Amino acid sequence: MENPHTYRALHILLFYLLLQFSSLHFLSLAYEVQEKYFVNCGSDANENLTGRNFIGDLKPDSFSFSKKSEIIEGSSNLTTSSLYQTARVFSQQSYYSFEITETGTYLVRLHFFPFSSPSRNLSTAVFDVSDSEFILMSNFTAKNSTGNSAVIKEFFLGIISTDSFKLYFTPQASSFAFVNAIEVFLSPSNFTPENYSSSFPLHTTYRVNVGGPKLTPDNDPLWRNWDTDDSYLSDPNAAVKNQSSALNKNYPGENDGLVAVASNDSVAPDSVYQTARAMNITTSRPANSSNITWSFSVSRNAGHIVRAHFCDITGAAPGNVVFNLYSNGNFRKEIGSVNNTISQHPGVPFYYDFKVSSSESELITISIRPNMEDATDKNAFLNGLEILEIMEGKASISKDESKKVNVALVVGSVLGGGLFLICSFIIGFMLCLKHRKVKKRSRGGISHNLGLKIPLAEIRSATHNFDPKLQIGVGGFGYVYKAILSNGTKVAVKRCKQEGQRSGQGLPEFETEILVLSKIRHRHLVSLIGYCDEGSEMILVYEFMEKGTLRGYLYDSDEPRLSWKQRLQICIGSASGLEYLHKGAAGGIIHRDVKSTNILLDENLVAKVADFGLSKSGPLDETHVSTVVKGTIGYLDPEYMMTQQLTEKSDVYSFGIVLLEVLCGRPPIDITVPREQVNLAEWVMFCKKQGLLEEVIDSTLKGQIDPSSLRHFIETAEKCLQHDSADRPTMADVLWDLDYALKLHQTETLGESHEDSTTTASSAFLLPTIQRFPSLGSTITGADEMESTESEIFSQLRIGDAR
Ligand SMILES: *[C@@H]1O[C@H](CO)[C@@H](O)[C@H](O)[C@H]1NC(C)=O
Ligand SMILES: *[C@@H]1O[C@H](CO)[C@@H](O)[C@H](O)[C@H]1NC(C)=O
Ligand SMILES: *[C@@H]1O[C@H](CO)[C@@H](O)[C@H](O)[C@H]1NC(C)=O
Ligand SMILES: *[C@@H]1O[C@H](CO)[C@@H](O)[C@H](O)[C@H]1NC(C)=O
Ligand SMILES: *[C@@H]1O[C@H](CO)[C@@H](O)[C@H](O)[C@H]1NC(C)=O
Ligand SMILES: *[C@@H]1O[C@H](CO)[C@@H](O)[C@H](O)[C@H]1NC(C)=O
Ligand SMILES: *[C@@H]1O[C@H](CO)[C@@H](O)[C@H](O)[C@H]1NC(C)=O
Ligand SMILES: *[C@@H]1O[C@H](CO)[C@@H](O)[C@H](O)[C@H]1NC(C)=O
Ligand SMILES: *[C@@H]1O[C@H](CO)[C@@H](O)[C@H](O)[C@H]1NC(C)=O
Ligand SMILES: *[C@@H]1O[C@H](CO)[C@@H](O)[C@H](O)[C@H]1NC(C)=O
Ligand SMILES: *[C@@H]1O[C@H](CO)[C@@H](O)[C@H](O)[C@H]1NC(C)=O
Ligand SMILES: CC(=O)N[C@H]1CO[C@H](CO)[C@@H](O)[C@@H]1O
Repeated sequence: MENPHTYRALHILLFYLLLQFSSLHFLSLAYEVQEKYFVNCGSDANENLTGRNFIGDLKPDSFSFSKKSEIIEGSSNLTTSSLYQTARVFSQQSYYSFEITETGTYLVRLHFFPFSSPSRNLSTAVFDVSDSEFILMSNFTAKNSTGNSAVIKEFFLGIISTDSFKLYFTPQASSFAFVNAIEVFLSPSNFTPENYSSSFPLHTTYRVNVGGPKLTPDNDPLWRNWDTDDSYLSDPNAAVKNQSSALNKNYPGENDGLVAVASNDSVAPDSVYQTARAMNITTSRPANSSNITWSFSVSRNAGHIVRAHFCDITGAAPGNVVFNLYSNGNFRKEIGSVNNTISQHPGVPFYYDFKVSSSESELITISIRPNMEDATDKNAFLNGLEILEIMEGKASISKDESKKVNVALVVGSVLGGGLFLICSFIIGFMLCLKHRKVKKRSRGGISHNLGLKIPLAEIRSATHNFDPKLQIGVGGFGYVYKAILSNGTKVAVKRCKQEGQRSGQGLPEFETEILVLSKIRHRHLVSLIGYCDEGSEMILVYEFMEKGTLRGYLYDSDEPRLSWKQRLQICIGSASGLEYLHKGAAGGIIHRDVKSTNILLDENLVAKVADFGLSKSGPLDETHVSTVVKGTIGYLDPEYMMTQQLTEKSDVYSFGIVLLEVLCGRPPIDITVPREQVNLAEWVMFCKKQGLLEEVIDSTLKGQIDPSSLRHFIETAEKCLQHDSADRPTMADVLWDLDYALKLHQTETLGESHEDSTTTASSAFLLPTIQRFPSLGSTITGADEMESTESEIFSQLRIGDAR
């Protein structure tokens, strides 16, 4: 590939392809479980708003972006909440993606505050929002928002799979889309009636505190807004306000017919039930010919779920008030029926859900009227109303997104596992091929002679039946638990997700991993202790690595920073682990996902390479071109991405990136830093050229590294990152070079007190001190050439002054 532009274009294209196929994440020990997201869009600041901590989506390790989104900042006196001073703007169909670890009904809220900046007037935006199947909002514009208030749209979505959940923003032709803040959180289980978890999303169109004041999110445990009912009353004179603070929240009953007791605040706050409207019975308005009616304009011919909240605070004797509820003039339900035990107890809050379709009239009316036959006291009351539209419109998410280069925004919730822990998984014939190969080789192996099988019962007991408290990580692959086996061994248990994929054979990855790992025993490789494949379970048991990931000791954590010597020893250890994979007894194994979160540290900070789920074992078929690109963004060998031809040198490239992370104490791609610094490899090589290496080195290392050791280390990394794999060293060479860098450091610091008493990880690889000069090759892309590199994908347009 002579033409660098062709290469870059391909590079970018492949990068995007990887983003598209992000549905299958491979396990990593460093994920964090989450079922709550509060996002401050277009900001690097966290904002607390009534108990919700909105995380800036520019924060490293929480979210990532592409070039297709812009950031807009408004002036700081626009609104009291700084949450609304920034927005993220999309000019093409784009999405936010959230890792969901628990299924159920989620509340999703989108905040829109249409401010105006020199480059964008957000009031002019017209766009759709949808999930991957249904439209949530169509042709939305926020221009009707008045004064200082944001438009907040709320939805209930039944999420039934733990794949990532995506929210798509689709601008109308020539317009653009924007959003200021997003909330996604699991609703409390007792809050969700069966019928809410419908297969369609529900859009909250009205939420009214009947007879009471407006309630803001700080008055509500689920941060809901409750409107007053005045503007919806058809005849205000027909009703009187009633109020009482005496609620009976201890009524033990649950459901009574279709009426449910609201024993928990999450159904509605007490203040909703403490106020009501009741009949204004006068001589001119006798009970038998009077009703109270509320009307709401809604979408035409759309299904709605109505939730009516009741609490008898009229002061009447229990069971005396019996009345009928109507929607659009049709009888719905008798409330306070003698057959309904709730009504025998005063002050019990309860609610009733029903479905109603709006007609051509685009109106839903709700009425209450005394039941003249059954009631002793001719009255009727209502405390609250919620109207939710059933969103049945199909979204037009282009199915062949993968071919487009415009899906812009991927918000990874994964922490530690990496901003860009997005492994591609192109399901193709290759996989089947590999699967078959593995099976053939392992015939009689996996199920019989490994002696590694651990009974499910033992694993259950060791993990306290997969107690969430013991979870130390989670990935698309499943959860990882810390456990102690009956023989006292501390282990990490990877429990693969059960998605009915176990049609006899199990995941190819599972078997590959067992096969590969069972062959391998090495001081610098994480050992497989056992596995379990009973029933639908697929479980791998590894030795437990006390100190977690290398990344955890480099940045974004509170762990103590490592000394240069410790870092070199860790690099040497992991290099020797990789060298063993490539050339050792097992031989010919390419790791394929070398990164700082796949290098784990034991209690003595001895490095061990982990996660062979992506390994490809067996002798390399030089002529074979795989169609499966796997790995992690930021570490991917550009040549492999281009040719899809996998060699050991791809691991060497990724390892070169790890070396730079170790030196600089920052991620390979960091979107929070100035543009030219985003891509670590490019930035380091640029600084090296300029003689400014001091700029990039982890500040905690400054003055600590012997210059010749540093030079040797950087040159080693640079060789690893050569564009042509043929120019890259083998892992054995890398190991040799790193060992030499350690020796240079130790020679210099000889006589100084040794701050770390760590066992020398490299002891097994002591090498003669023969000077080997680095083979200088062409330098990789400098920052001055960054225009068309993948770094651009992470650049943002920042408008307005930084706050
Ligand atoms: C937000 O609140 C949390 C705890 O409620 C606190 O830890 C955090 O510092 C607060 N953040 C800001 C920006 O005030
Ligand atoms: C913001 O405040 C400044 C000074 O207080 C004022 O000049 C400016 O007009 C205000 N901007 C807006 C959009 O209100
Ligand atoms: C933004 O657009 C709206 C609607 O088109 C318009 O009313 C408003 O004046 C515009 N604001 C600015 C600052 O241009
Ligand atoms: C949205 O607006 C476009 C163009 O104005 C129109 O073609 C389309 O039908 C509208 N969609 C809906 C759902 O109203
Ligand atoms: C905005 O207001 C206009 C006129 O009041 C109305 O026709 C339109 O439907 C409103 N748009 C939205 C999104 O509420
Ligand atoms: C309401 O339910 C939620 C979720 O089940 C629970 O966390 C909360 O403690 C309950 N509140 C009360 C007042 O019972
Ligand atoms: C009740 O109805 C009477 C007569 O219709 C009216 O004068 C009075 O204002 C009403 N009361 C309320 C609270 O609306
Ligand atoms: C309502 O009740 C009054 C007496 O209270 C009676 O005169 C009248 O006929 C009744 N009206 C209807 C419609 O039943
Ligand atoms: C409520 O009263 C209005 C006006 O008297 C009447 O048109 C309507 O049919 C009544 N609705 C019900 C459900 O009784
Ligand atoms: C109450 O229950 C009895 C017996 O099940 C039934 O005959 C009666 O119709 C019910 N009354 C109401 C108002 O539902
Ligand atoms: C809720 O579901 C039950 C059972 O499917 C059904 O009988 C009932 O009518 C539904 N209620 C609503 C409000 O849709
Ligand atoms: C107008 C009306 O219905 N008022 C009632 C409100 O509730 C109290 C008891 O809390 C009754 O005493 C009032 O008659």
